Amino acid sequence: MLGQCITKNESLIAWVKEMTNLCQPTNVHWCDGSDEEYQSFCDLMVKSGTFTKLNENKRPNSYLARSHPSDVARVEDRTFICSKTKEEAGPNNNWADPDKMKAEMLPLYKGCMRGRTLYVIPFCMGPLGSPIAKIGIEITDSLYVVANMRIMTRMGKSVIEALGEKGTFIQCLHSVGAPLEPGQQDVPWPCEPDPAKKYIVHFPDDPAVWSYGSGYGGNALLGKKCIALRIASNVARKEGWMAEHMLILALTNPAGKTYYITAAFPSACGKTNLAMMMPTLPGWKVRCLGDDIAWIRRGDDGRLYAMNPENGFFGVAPGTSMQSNPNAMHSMEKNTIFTNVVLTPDGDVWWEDMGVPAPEKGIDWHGNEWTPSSGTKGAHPNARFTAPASQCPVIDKDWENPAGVPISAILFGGRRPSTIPLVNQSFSWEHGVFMGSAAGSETTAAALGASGQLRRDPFAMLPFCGYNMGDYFGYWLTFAKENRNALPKIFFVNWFRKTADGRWLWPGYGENSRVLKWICERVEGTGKAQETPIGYLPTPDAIDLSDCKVSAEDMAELLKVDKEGWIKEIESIGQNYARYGAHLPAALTAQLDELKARLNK
Ligand code: SAT
Ligand code: MN
Repeated sequence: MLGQCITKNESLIAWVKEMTNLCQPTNVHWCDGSDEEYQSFCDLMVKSGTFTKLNENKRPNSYLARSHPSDVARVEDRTFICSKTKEEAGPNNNWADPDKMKAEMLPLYKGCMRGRTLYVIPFCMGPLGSPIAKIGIEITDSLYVVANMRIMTRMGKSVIEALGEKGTFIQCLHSVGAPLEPGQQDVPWPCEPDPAKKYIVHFPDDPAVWSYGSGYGGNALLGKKCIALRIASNVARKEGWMAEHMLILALTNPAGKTYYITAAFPSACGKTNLAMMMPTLPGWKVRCLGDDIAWIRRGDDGRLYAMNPENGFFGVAPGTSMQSNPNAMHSMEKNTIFTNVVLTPDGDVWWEDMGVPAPEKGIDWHGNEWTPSSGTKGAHPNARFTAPASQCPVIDKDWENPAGVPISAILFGGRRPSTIPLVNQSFSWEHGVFMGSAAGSETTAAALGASGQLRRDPFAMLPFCGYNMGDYFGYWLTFAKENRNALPKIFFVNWFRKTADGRWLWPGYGENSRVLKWICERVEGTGKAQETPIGYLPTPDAIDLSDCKVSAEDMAELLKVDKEGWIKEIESIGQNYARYGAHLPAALTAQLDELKARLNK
């Protein structure tokens, strides 16, 4: 009944038994995380039609999966934080009473794995052995989830060993919600097709995660957004650290000095591109430590240290090319899972803006024959690649250092076609927290719903903060109580400015190194800046534009204070602040008032 059990941890055995009784799978499999096991799972998925094996000569050990067309992104309106009270979850989260939610979901799980195998995935977020690493056990009936978890987390026997007989773990229960009746033929991507019947539910007080109905990305790979952000943000606040939606990069200047920078941008706004960027400025080098999540703790020296809890990249494929992100392209040359991209006739993959011509014909993400003149996109805009971080050519030597790396600068940003300048340094930690709290971005395909609409996404954490965002703002402010001078400098960046007729003002990608250079100079206290009502902006000559095609007029536009735009911005920030009521720290209202006063002077 229990399969080949690989642990002596009694509470784990008891929980797996309980879930087996509830979900009634045909088999139970404890994942050991070995290469042989991974291979056998991939073979099984090729047989069942979930995976298409790609051409071994072009893309060794790599596979393509096509999801159900309803199951292509995170479902934010079906994501719940079930803290004891609604107030604890805050207006930024859907809330339900934990007992009521469990009572609602238990009948869904009853028999939900009939005809399927229940896989037990022991996983660790953070390098095994790190003092802040967290062990979780995900129970799932999706082999696709198992294979992705093996890339995205440290997974298998080593985790069971680290857990030992008495260790505790975070319970993560996942089912695609598609039991098989006797004789019923399986489909390549089983799931609950009705988005309104999917559930991504967090119980921060247990802590535990229950996910039902979806097999895609952040809905189903529970180590990622669910554990490493929503649950971890709760744990972090209790334990005195931070769980953030941030990339971590190391930037080395021509003199050989390295600066560690973290950056919080919403999903599908270029974190992966920045994290492994190829600087166009001669002599500068970027190395990558993480592209999505940073766990940050205070060191004995008062500095903030960042560590990536993940083991792989779950990156957006469309738009990724040898021009935009060669290091991501190299990271996915082998041992990679592609989801919802085009299959080419030679057994490789293609997507929009891959920088190579589209194949004359291919199979699109729906599984239909497709040609460039079909009039539809071949890849889904949220199509993904899942690749091991260790395959990144510029992975930093310290990316698995349990101590993390000391942060010099924190960046916030988003997709803002107007008003927000290319780069803006905060006057203080508090002003920086204000900048983070005021962040906004045009929505993207990473979540179901309309794309391209401005929404406030404070700290890029709106979908990922597992408690009241007003309290989260307050928690960020507390870090300045001690050792203020050891804190990173805070900047707001915006690579996405456009002219009224839709032309990009800034080339982005490797050219962003010019902005990072100025940021390092500001950290050193040498960068030239002018004090403006909105923050410290670079003086017109402060950003190194050698061999860069941006005109002086465009640069002036990118660095100007657009008073009218900011007056509207202030109004919109104020409206968003009102959501948080009494939980909004007075220090942030003061920041908003001061900004208004400075602008109107
Ligand atoms: O699907 S994920 O949540 O993993 C990707 C994202 O939205 O950042
Ligand atoms: Mn993300």
